[in-house]
Parts: sequence; C-alpha cells; structure tokens
Amino acid sequence: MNAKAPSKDLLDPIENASRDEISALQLERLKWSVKHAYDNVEHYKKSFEEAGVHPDDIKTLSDISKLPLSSKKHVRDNYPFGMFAVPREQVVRIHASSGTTGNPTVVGYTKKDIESWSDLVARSLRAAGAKSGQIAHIAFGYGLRTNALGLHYGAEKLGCTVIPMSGGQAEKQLQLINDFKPDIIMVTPSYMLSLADMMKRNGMDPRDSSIKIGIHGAEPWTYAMRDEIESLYGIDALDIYGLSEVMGPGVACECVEDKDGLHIWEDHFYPEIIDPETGEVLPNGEQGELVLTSLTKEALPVIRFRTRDLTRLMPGTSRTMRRIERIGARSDDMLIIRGRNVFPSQIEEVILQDKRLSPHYSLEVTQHDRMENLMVMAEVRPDAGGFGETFRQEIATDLARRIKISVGFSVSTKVLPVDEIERSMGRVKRIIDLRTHD
Ligand code: DLL
Repeated sequence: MNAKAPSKDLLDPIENASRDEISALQLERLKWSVKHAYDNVEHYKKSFEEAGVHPDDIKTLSDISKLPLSSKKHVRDNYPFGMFAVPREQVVRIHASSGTTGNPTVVGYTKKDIESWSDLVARSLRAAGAKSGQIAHIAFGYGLRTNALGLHYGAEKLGCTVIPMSGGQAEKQLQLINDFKPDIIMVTPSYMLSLADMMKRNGMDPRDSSIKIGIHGAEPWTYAMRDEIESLYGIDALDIYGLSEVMGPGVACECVEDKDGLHIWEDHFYPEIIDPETGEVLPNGEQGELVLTSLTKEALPVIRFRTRDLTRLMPGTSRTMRRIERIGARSDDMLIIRGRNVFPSQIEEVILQDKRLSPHYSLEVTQHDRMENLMVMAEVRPDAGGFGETFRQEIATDLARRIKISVGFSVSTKVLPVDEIERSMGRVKRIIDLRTHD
C-alpha cells in the first residue's frame, strides 16, 4: 500500500515531504504550540501543573504523552472565550456548536488561523480531485457551525467558483444544480442520498447532473454508502473529516488517487490513537480514539484533544502524510444492547448488502421490563421487485438473520414501503433511544 506512486497533483510540496522532514517540523511546531497554550490559557497552565509537566519537558515528539488530555468539556466549561490564547481583539471569527446539551462550544480564529484553514481545505479539495476554475456547490448549512464557511474559504482559495447554497431547500438545490451546473458538491452523505431521491421524484436522473465530485463528511458513512452514492450519480465521492474544536472541515481528507483512508495534514496537527478507556497511547496501526494536537493554531490551540472518533493511523500513500481510517463511529455513538456493543455503521453495511433495500434506515432502542431491544427499520427500494407486506416481511426476516450473524445478537427488523423513512435534511439522526436511563 505504501509503495503507491506519489501524486503528481499536490497543492503543496509539504504533502510529500520525507517523514524526517515532517517529524522535524512537527517537533518545532509542537514546542511552540504547547508553550503558547501554557503561557496564554489558564486551563492548560493549571492542568499541566496538576500533571507535573512543563512545556520544557517536550524534547521529542513522543514526550507529548506526558501532557494531560483535553476534551470538549474543557471548552464548554470555559464558555465563552476562556480557551482563547490571544486577546479577543485578534480573533476575527467565532464559530460555535449547536450546544443541544449545556453551553455551546465556542471556537475562535485569528487572521492567520483563517488563512491556514483555507489553505488546508484547498489542499483537501485538490486531494479529492477538485481543480481551480471548477464550480463548487456548498450544501452544508451556513451559520454558526464551522462546516460551510470553512469549505467556502478553501474552495475560493483553490480558485473555484463557489455557490453558497447552504442546507435544506431541496427544490432550490435541484434548480441551482440544474442551472449552474456545478462540478463539485459538498454536503453530508445522507443529504446527498436525499437529493438523489428528490431528483428521481422530479423525473431527473442523478447521473445526468453536471456533478463529477462529491465531497462528503460531518457524519459517519460506510464504503457501501460511498458505492451507493458513486453509482447513483456516476461520480467520485470522497470523505473529508474535521471537527470544530480542532479547526473544522479539512483536518484530513481522502485523495482521489487511492480513496482509501484520509490523509491527515500532519504539518498542522499531531495525531495519536489512545485506548478510550485507559487513555494509554496505542501502538501504530491499532484501532482506538483519535487525539489531536494543533501545531499552528493561534486563537484556540488544542493540546491532546479527545475527538471521541474511533479510527487507526495508517502510512501515507499518494502523499507521505499519514492516513486515518475512515471514521466508522464515535465512541459515544456505540449502542449497548443487552450488554452487547454495536455501531450503527455495522448495521448499515448489512442493510446495503441487500440490493432490495434503500440506504435509508433508522434504529430504535426500546426497553420493556428491563429487556432492551433494537429495532432496525429499513426501507424497500422502488425497483426491489415487489412492494407487498409479505414481500417486505421476507426481506425483514432475512435482514434479522444476517444482522444476527454480523453483530452476534438478535434484533427486530421492519422493512417499510418506499419513502417511509424520514429523509436527512443535513446531518442525519439515525438512533432513536427510547430507553429510560437512570
Ligand atoms: O462536522 C466539521 C465537518 C464539516 C467535517 C463538513 C466534514 C465536513 P463538528 O460539527 O464539530 O464539525 O463535528 C465533528 O463530526 O468529531 C466526527 O464525529 C463527525 N465527523 C466529521 N467528519 C466526519 C467524517 C464538523 N468524514 C464531528 N466521517 C467529528 C465521520 C465525521 N464522522
């Protein structure tokens, strides 16, 4: 895998620097970032002191493991601007998460941070196959969240003509896709599927659209889902990753040459994989929770930030920068049913093995007299070869059997008629947990 030819289509030569060069740059930047956080953010000063470490203890890259881990909770606890490492006047942009529970997490950027972010998104888009001069339609929501604006600045930087369509308004999306003829679309994978449904309902074939590249992220999606999107539209569908606290979209992205894992932009972020239970750093290649340290951020440096995303580190391919495996799940997305663990992506894979089932599904967890049950609700495709109750029941029985083999325990299944599963209008919500948690 590592023997693949380097890409000839890099935006930035650093993407293919030697590993020694990358490590040397990382160490120099890590020392700066750790000192910057310690000197300017009360939280880091306090937590370093409690752990008995000082920025001067960072002499090699592996010394990073001496530093305490940080999390979303610390950003929340210091609401709104307590994690900023520069005077507020130097912060040119604020973003915030929706904050459905507790305070929103607030993130800030200096002018230079916005520049780096745009550079990294431009680099990501180029890796995904986008080119200067192409038209890019952005169907992520514009607003407080980092998604759309981050991608927008990067696409402009790359030299694209950007259409800031924003999320929702499916009819308008279709009209602009038809009339403006974008080459690239950026949207969640689940909404990309919803758009294809809408097109078909309006008598359009998604394969006839002008779109050549789909850049998708902000939620987990499987390889089976990628195949589905690629064949529906006849495009290359690439995975882009990021999170607000660490920057926003563009921390890592797949390259069109390999479509196999996401290159993490290691000149700006230092990745580690830890055991989510113990916090121990895991050996190279092992699956665990991704922890990221920013190396260049001014306004909101993050040191050993726990992403909760489960993945593993892999060597580079078309670029020397290492890859993370596609994020199958977040540690907090894991469902525990009758003491057995299951991730929604495992169910998704089994559903998509059956060509009679659409890629839309939802999972409902219930509890009766302490007995927990997982109900998998899938939906028949219009061209499944039947619609009736008996036909759907047959598929449901088969689905239950295959899920049991895959996840190791019994679930209930229901296969609904065409279009009965609620469609994603942005970030999909697949799990309905009706259990009463004490
Ligand atoms: O979702 C940033 C983003 C926007 C990434 C657009 C890609 C495209 P947050 O709202 O802070 O930021 O949510 C971050 O979303 O920790 C993951 O759990 C999940 N996530 C983001 N990208 C992917 C992906 C944006 N490609 C959280 N695959 C992260 C799986 C993803 N999960």
